[in-house]
Amino acid sequence: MLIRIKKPSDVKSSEITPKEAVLNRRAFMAAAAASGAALLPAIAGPALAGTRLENVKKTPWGEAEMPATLDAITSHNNFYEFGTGKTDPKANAHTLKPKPWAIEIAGHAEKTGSFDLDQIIRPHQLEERIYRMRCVEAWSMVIPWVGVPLGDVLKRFNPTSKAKFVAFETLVDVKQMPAQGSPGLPWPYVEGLRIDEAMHPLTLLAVGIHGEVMPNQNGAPVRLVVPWKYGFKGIKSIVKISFVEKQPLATWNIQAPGEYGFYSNVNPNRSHPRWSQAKERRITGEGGIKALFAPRAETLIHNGYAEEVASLYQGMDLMKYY
Ligand SMILES: Nc1nc2c(c(=O)[nH]1)N[C@H]1C(S)=C(S)[C@@H](COP(=O)(O)O)O[C@H]1N2
Ligand SMILES: [Mo]
Repeated sequence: MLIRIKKPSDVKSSEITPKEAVLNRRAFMAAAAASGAALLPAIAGPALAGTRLENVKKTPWGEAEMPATLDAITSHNNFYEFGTGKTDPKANAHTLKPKPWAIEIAGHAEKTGSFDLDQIIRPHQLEERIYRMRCVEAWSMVIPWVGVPLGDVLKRFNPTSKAKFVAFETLVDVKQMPAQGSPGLPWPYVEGLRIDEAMHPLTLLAVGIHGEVMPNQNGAPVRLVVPWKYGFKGIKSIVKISFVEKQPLATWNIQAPGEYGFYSNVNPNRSHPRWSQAKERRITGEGGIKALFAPRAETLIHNGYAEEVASLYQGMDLMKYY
């Protein structure tokens, strides 16, 4: 079965419930005024960074943690489509146009096709989850994500028994992502998870940070969040999700297979060939956003989420499957 993207004229106002009004009224009115059109709420929301997300359920995840400031989270990034430097995404990601945004669902599932992001996200309750995040470059941040569990989304497409892995792709558009025009990584940026990792309740499709629409430099409008894996698994600005039978390619694994494996689980016992992974620098936003100035902390196996995820890897040699 194929679900088609509804045209704005197809959306009846009776289909739009208050619960679905994700963006606040002020932002909607401003957008409608700016466009000069009487837009319907379901299609009106500009995915503008800084817009507050509504109906976000607080969860106990990370409630004891102190999240990094929004300034820190949006100023020290990796997003090679906008340059390789940590400050490049903030400087350059304004060219990304996160609305409207379509995602193609492909592969071994009963329902496939192209969907507007609203159709993917809106049927679900938005949740805030405060997660510890760990980059392979040994810096870390605590980030209050807003999103929905990826597994709940994937189940709606009825994956078949052939769906052993899930593959993800980022947008390719050199006009929106200028660094795709210079030599660097092969595009699109791709990532993958085993189906049980994708279905794990910790895994999120995130659409916001600190209660606001996802900033462009963090992967607007929608990105993956897998808190027990190194940051590069968290693919940004996703345009395609495929249910596949074989282990999919992952950008850093293609680029340097000796340095980055498919699993990429945070593991203080397995050093990167060029540096130790035993410790990390925790960027909080207090006292500067540079990793160099951040306090050092011990890195924990599975980034501290072993209780939740260690069973996924029972019997696997994690030094071999890194
Ligand atoms: N498409 C895309 N996704 C990406 C990257 C990238 O370069 N391109 N970098 C990854 C890396 S290495 C990290 S550490 C995280 C950083 O996410 P943040 O900038 O939101 O902290 O995004 C990941 N997702
Ligand atoms: Mo990273």
